[in-house]
Amino acid sequence: MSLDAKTIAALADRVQHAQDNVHTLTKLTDDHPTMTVEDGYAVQEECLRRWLARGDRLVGRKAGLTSKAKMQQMGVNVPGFGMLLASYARPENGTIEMDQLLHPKIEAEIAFMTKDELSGDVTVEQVIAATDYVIPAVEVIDSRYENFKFDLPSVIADNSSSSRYVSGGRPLDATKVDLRTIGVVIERNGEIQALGASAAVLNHPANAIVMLVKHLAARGQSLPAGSFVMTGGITEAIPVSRGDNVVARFQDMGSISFRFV
Ligand code: OOG
Ligand code: MG
Repeated sequence: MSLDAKTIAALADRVQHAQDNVHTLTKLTDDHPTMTVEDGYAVQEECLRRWLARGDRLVGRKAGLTSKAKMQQMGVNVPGFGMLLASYARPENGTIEMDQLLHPKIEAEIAFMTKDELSGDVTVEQVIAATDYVIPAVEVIDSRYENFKFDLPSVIADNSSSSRYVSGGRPLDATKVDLRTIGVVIERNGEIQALGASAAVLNHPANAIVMLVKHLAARGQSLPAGSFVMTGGITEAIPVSRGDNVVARFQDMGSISFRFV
């Protein structure tokens, strides 16, 4: 880390103000060029303390920038993690309010619900054994940075652009499905915008959880049982506007739809 606790707290204030009041920010690294990825996670942890203090709940974690399509789209070459808050969840077949968002994009992801604690160095097989079910998810990312342009320390401080998420479709037993070959199709207003297969996420979406658990272990933390984990967009993210109807179809796992109003 390069920044002191006072600076981390000030950056957490800045990021949360933008998140709460729906305004953009310049990259934190513009003012703090020495800021590291670790500083970014320190800002995220500081934000979590504040979210919990005002009654929000941590329901799980997100991995992001886990597919080549996403890394290329954002110009970043390593995955990053974020916190999933209860207040960001939205129901399927519902509506998402555009006036609480800046410039949202949607991503189709495989999500895992865990039933056992995971800690330290784990394998894909151990992740699957600790999984209660896998379920389709759509993430609405909404970077607080101008023009959705950032670097890794800045985006991590902004909770990896976390904004809304919707899970639905058909949950499956993770041992009964080949998690590398789930086809996904993203439609906006009846037109296909992107398609892909789940191996795009680190060759197997469970690898995102392997990395997440290692990341937590390096901080003396584990992933508790009952965590909802989103493993990252399979395709590039698709921009959306008010009035758009979105459908994400997942092979053998049903579909998720909702509308931006
Ligand atoms: C960062 C978050 C990326 C994913 O699934 O890859 C992400 C961003 O692109 O704004 O959530
Ligand atoms: Mg995502």
